[in-house]
Parts: sequence; C-alpha cells; structure tokens
Amino acid sequence: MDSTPPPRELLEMAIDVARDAAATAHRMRAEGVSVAATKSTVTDVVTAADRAVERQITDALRRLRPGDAVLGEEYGAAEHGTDAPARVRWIVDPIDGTVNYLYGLPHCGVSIAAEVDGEVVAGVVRNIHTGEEWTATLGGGAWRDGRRLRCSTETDLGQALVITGFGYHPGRRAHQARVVAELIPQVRDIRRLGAAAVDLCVVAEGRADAYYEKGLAAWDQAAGGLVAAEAGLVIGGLKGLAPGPDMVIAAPLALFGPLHDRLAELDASGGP
Ligand code: LIP
Repeated sequence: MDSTPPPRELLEMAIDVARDAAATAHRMRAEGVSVAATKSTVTDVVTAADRAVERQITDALRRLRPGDAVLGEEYGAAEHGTDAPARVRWIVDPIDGTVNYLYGLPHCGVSIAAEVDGEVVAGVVRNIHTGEEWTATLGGGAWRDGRRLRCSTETDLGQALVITGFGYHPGRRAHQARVVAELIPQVRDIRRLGAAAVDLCVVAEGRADAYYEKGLAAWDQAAGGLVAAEAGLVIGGLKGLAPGPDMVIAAPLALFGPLHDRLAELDASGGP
C-alpha cells in the first residue's frame, strides 16, 4: 500500500519545520553570527547557524517521516535509516543567501522541498527576517501568505527587470560579469539580491519579470522553482537542457525565448 502522503500533507509538514527553522536562524542572527568555515572559496561561507538549522530541519523531518531521504546543502544526503529506496526525498537549504544572512541583509530564507519519485511536488520558502512565506504544490498553485501568485505578463525583454546571481569562483564571476555587462543595456535593469530561492519567489509574484543564474544546486532551486512554475513562469535551462547547475532561467512565456536566446548567444552557461 502506498504510504506516500499527498503533496498538501507534505507541504504542511514542510511549513511547520520551516517556521521553526526560520525562528532559530533569526534568533541566532540576533545573538551574533560569524563564519564557521568556508567551502568552494574563501568567500563561500558557512555559519554555525547554517549547520544548526540544517540539523534541526533534518531531525524534525526524520521524526515526522523516518524512512524518507534528506538532501541538505551542509550535510549532503543524510542516511534515511533503511535500505529500501525512499520514495520521498526532502531537499533542504537551511539558509539560502548565507552571505546576506552573515551581513544582516534581509534577503535570505529557509527552503524545504519534498520530492516524490524524483519530482518536486511541494515546497516552501520562508524569509528569515520578514516572515514572508511562499508555498506551492504541484498543480496546486503558488501562494504567499494566503494570496495566489501570478507572475509578470511582460512581453518586451527591453522592459524586463531581470534578477541574476553570481558564483563564488573568481573565474566564474568574471565570465558572469561579462555576460551581465552585455545584457544590461538590453533590459530594463538587473538586480542581484543574493538568494536564489527567494529570488525565484520574488519573480513568481511579479516583483521582477525574470531570473537566470548559472551554478545553482538542487537545494537552491527545488522549492523556489516549484513556486515559480506554479505562478506561471517557464523554468528551463539552455538549449533544451533541464534547469540545473549549468543554467536556470525563469521567465514568463513571452520572455523566455528572447532571454534564453540572448543568454545562449552570450554563452551564459559557459566559463569555469
Ligand atoms: C546563494 C544563492 C545565490 C547565489 C549565491 C549563493 P547560498 O546560495 O542562493 O543565488 O548567487 O552565490 O550560491 O550559498 O547562500 O546558500
């Protein structure tokens, strides 16, 4: 008998866990945070809060659903305690926008997605500082604080406000800077806010028109990508690839093609 709960039930679990996690992150920030370690480069930082919050989330999820798998940014794929393959996998970014969190900038969030048989079916992103909470279930729409979200209806790339982000490796940043330097005269403007999961939710509710970024991990995009898709955005990679580490583009139907083609011309998924 299939014991996998419906997406709505998985979402409710994720929301409860995300709220507690965001409260912990907010409290730890108020108490003062510092860099606990670095990862890919000296600017790719981890705080004690990233680690503590991911442990809190993983422990809570495993209490709720002991046989599920968990993939988190800081601790990777936590063992799910059984040999049987897990149908449900939780994809967790405990604090997306870690540098913003370290500096006390309010654009950062807890991101938890539930994947069933390899497809994300539920997701929540909660801004640690503002309490804004974006949710979605597959086919159930995207919501923020009880309001259904609809993305931008912009059709002209030249009028589009486009959000992007940059990696931590200096060589990648140089390539990404060249791409954005070529793009910026051809759009309304560029914004770099610093947290992919929250960026995708901001675009989902039309507070920007489109988003693209190279270098996202599964935990950066799992929940925010579902919110964006359920708000009507087209989510894809370059040249027919699925959205992933090489490129994630989120744009309204009328903008996806023009933005995609321009990014392909600029080799936006290239570089180190
Ligand atoms: C961040 C992403 C952001 C990207 C940053 C960083 P982190 O994730 O959310 O979009 O531009 O370079 O990767 O490291 O704060 O979890």
